[in-house]
Amino acid sequence: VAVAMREIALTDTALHGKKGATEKNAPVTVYDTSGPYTDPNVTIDVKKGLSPLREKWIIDRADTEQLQQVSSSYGLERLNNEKLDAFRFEHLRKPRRAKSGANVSQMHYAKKGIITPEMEYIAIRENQRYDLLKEQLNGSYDMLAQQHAGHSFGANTPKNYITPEFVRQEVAAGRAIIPSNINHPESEPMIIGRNFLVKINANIGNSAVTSSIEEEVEKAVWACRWGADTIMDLSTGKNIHETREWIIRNSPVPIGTVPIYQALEKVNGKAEELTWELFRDTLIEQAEQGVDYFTIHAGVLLRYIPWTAKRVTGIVSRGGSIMAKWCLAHHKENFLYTHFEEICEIMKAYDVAFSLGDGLRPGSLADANDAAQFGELETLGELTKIAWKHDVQTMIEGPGHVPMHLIKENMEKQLKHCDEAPFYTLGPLTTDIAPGYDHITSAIGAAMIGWFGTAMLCYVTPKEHLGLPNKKDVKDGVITYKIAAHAADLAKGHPGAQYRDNALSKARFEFRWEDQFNLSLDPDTAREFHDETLPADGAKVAHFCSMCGPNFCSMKITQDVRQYAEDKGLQEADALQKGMEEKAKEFAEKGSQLYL
Ligand code: IRN
Ligand code: FE2
Repeated sequence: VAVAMREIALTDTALHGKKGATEKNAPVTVYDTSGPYTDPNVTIDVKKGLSPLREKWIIDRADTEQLQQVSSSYGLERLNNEKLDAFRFEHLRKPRRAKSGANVSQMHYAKKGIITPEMEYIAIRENQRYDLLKEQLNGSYDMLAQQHAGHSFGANTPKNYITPEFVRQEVAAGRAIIPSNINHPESEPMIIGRNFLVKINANIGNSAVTSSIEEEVEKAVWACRWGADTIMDLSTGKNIHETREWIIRNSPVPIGTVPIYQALEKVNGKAEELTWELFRDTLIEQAEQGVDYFTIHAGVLLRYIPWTAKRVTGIVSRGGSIMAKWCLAHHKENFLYTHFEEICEIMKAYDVAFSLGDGLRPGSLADANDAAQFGELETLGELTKIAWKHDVQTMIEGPGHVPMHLIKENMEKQLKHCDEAPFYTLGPLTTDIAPGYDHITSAIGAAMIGWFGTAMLCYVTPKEHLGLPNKKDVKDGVITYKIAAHAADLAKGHPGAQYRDNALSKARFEFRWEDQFNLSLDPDTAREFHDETLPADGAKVAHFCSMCGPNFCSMKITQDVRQYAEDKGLQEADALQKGMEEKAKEFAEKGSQLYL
C-alpha cells in the first residue's frame, strides 16, 4: 500500500571552523492529512472529486453490492429534482451496501481476526520516525518511554512500531475506531484511539444565514490542508444534501455529521414533528452518500431533562436540545434510544461509526460535571455495549466547558462507564471570560484531556459563541488544536512524536531559518512574522532575528562559546570559564561600562 505522508526536505548544516564543510540533515517525514491537494503533481477537479483509493479493497472483500437506486425516499426525491444528483449518478459512483446479512464494519473484521488493508495503511501511517528519534536521543529515549509507560497510555502502549496486528487488536477491543464508510472510498484510512496519535476534528457547514456550497467545500479542503484529521459537516440551511455530497467527494479525511439536523430541516424546524421513520430515512440517505460517522444524541433520556432546569446555561447542544424538545412534547422516551438496535443495523451495513452525542454537556463552568452530564455519560456507556454487540464502531462525545481541576474526572468516568471506547471532546473550554479567544481557552483543556487519554479533540475557533467561522478562523482553530494534540502526544510518550520538535530545535539553533519555517505547523505565518522586520534574503541565513538583535541572541552566544572551545581545544564548561575571564578582563579595561 502507498501511504500518505509529507516529507520536509532540510538544508545542510554548515560546520564551523571548516570552511565550506557541511553536514547533511535527513528529511523529516510527518503525518499528513491534506490528501492530494498539496501535491504539486496532482491537479484536482472539484466537480469530479478525488480518486477512490479504497474502492478496490471494498470490492475485493466481496461482501457488498452496488445499488441501482438510492434507498431513501428523500434521496429519491432529490434524484428526480436536483441536477446535482443526476450528475452524481452519471459521473460518480453508485452507492454500495452490505449484502443481505453481512456486516462490513472494520470492528467486525477485526473481531474475526482479519487485518484489512485499512489497518495496514494505518500502521504505516502512525509510525513516525521512532527509529531516528531513538538515534537522535542517544538511548535517553528508552528512559523517556519507561517514565511514560503505564501513564495514560496504559499497558497497551506499543514500545516501538505500531503493527497492523496491534491496530486490529485495538479495533477489536473497541479501544479505537477506523471511520470508513464503504461509500467514502476517497478517504485515506485513519484511526481514532488513545494508543495512537491524538486526532483533531474541524467543524464546517453553512448555517441558514450564510455561505455557499463552494465556500463550504473550500473550507473542508482548507481544514485538511492545515491538519484536520476529520471534518464534521454541520450544515443546517438549504442544500444540505448537495453541500454534503461535494464535501464527501472531495474529502481525503472521514466526514462526520449530526443527522438530526437534516431531519429537523425536513420537518421545517418543528422538533415535535420528528419521527423515527423520517430519521431512519435520513440515516440511510447520508450513509449512502458516504458519511463516516454519525453523532447520535441517544443518551438524552426523558428523566435527565429536569436535571438541566437549574443549570446556568441549560442544554447547549443543538442535537441535545432538539431531542429534549421532542421528549417533552410527546412525554416519551427519546426515539434514538428506543430504536438504538435498529440504528446499529443501518450502521453496520455501511460501516458508519457512532459518535454518541453529549446532548447534556455543560455549556458553562458552573454546569460542569453535574448530574445531568454524568447521567447521560452512563447511558452512553450502556449504548456502547449494545453497539459493540453489533460490531459497530463507537466513540463517545464529551464536554464542553470544564475548569482545569475538573477535567481529569471526565476522562476517568468516561473510561470506566464506556469500557475504554475512544473519547472525543469539544475542548473543553477552561474559562468563560474570553469570547473571541475561545480557541485558546479550549485548547488548554484539550491539551490536558488529550494527555489524560482523549483520542480526538473537536476544535473550537475564535468565532465560537460569536458567529460562523470564516477561512481564517478555520485555520486558526485547526493550528491551535494541532498544538494541543501534539503537546498531548509528547506528554503521552507516543513513539516518535518528538522527532519533529528536535529537528526544528536543531534548525533554530543553527539559524537554518527556511528549515525552521518548513518544519513548523504553519510555515506561512512563521515566515511572515520573521520577514515583517527582516525581509531581506540575507536575513534567512543571519545568525539572529529582530527579537534580540545580533548582540543579544543567546543561541548565537552559545555557538560562539562552542566555537571558542573548539578553537582552543577546550571542553564547553572550561571554555565558558575561560571566556568569562577574558570578557571580564576586556570589560574592566573598558572601564566597567555597559553599552546598551
Ligand atoms: C464533540 C464533542 N462533543 C460535541 N462535539 C461536537 O459538537 C459534535 O461532534 C458536533 O460536531 C458539534 C455540535 O454538536 P451538538 O451541539 O449538536 O451536540
Ligand atoms: Fe460553549
